[in-house]
Amino acid sequence: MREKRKRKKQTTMQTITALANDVMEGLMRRYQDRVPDVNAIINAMITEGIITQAGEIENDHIAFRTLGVPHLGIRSLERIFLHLGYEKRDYYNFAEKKLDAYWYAPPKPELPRIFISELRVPELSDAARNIISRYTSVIQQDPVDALDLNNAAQVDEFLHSGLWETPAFADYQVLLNESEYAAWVIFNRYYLNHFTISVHNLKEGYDTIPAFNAFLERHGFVLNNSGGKIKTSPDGNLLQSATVARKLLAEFAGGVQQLIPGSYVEFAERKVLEAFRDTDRADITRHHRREGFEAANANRIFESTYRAQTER
Ligand code: OOG
Ligand code: NI
Repeated sequence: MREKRKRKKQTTMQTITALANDVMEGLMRRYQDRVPDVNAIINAMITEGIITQAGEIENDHIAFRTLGVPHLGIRSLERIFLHLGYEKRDYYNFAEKKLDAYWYAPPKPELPRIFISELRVPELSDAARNIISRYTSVIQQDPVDALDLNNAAQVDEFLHSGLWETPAFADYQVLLNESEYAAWVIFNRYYLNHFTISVHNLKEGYDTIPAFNAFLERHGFVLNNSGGKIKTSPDGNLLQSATVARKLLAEFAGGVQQLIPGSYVEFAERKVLEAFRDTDRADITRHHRREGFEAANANRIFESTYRAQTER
C-alpha cells in the first residue's frame, strides 16, 4: 500500500517536472526568436570557448510583468507556476515604480527561479487607468480558470496569446509618459521579460559579474548603467547586470508599425555564503549560495526596458 502511494507520488512528480520543462521550453523558444541578443550572446560565449553549446547555460531565473486589475496580475499568473510545483517566496515593493513583486522557488534546482511583478494600477492617473481598463475590462473572470494546467501546449499558447486587443499606438504613448512598465505590458503581455545567465559556475575568467560584463562589452553588447553597470546587494553576495532591451518592430492597432523596447538578458552571480566559504568548489550547490532577490538591484534592472536606457 505504502509502496503504491510512493510510486504514485513519484509519477506525479515526474509528470509535473516534464510539464514544467515543456512550458519552459516554449517560453525560451519564443523569447529567443524575439530577442536577437540571446543567440548573439550564446554565440559569443561559444566563440570565446566559455561553453560548447547553449544547453550548458544555467538559467538563474526568468521574469514576467503583469497588470494589477481584476482577474489578472500575480494572483492569476502565479497559479500556472504553483501548479508546476513552484513555491512563493519573498515580497518586494517598488514605491516609485508602483510595483509589487514576488519570487518563486522551483521544485527542482535544474529549473529557473521565477520573478513576477505587478503594476499597482489603482495608483495611476485617471487617464492611464481608463486606458488600461478599456483593454482589460473584457476579461470578466480569471483566464487561468479556463486552462487545463496539465496540458503544456495549452499553457504555452495562453502565455503567448493576446489576452486583450492589440493596443493603439496613441494609448501606448499616454501610458509610456506615466509608466514605462504599463506601456511595456500593454503591448508585450506575458512574453518573457528576460532570462538570466548564471555566471558563478562558468569557467575561470568569466565567473564573476565584472569579468562577464567585460566580456559582453568586448563583444559590443550594451549594458544597463542605471545606478552603475553592476548592481550589488547590501550583503555583497548577489551581483547582477543586464543588457538594455533592443527595439522590436511592433504592430499596433490599424497596422501602425513602431519600434519599441522588447525584452532583455540578465546576468547573475550568487556568491557562496560565508558559512560555506571553506567548502570544496566541487561540492558547492545552489543551497550554499545567496538565494532570493534584492529590491534595490531589481529597481534598476526594471529600467532595462525604459527609454533612458534603450535610447542610449
Ligand atoms: C524585472 C526586474 C527585476 C531582478 O532580477 O531583480 C529583476 C523586470 O524587469 O520585469 O529581474
Ligand atoms: Ni531578473
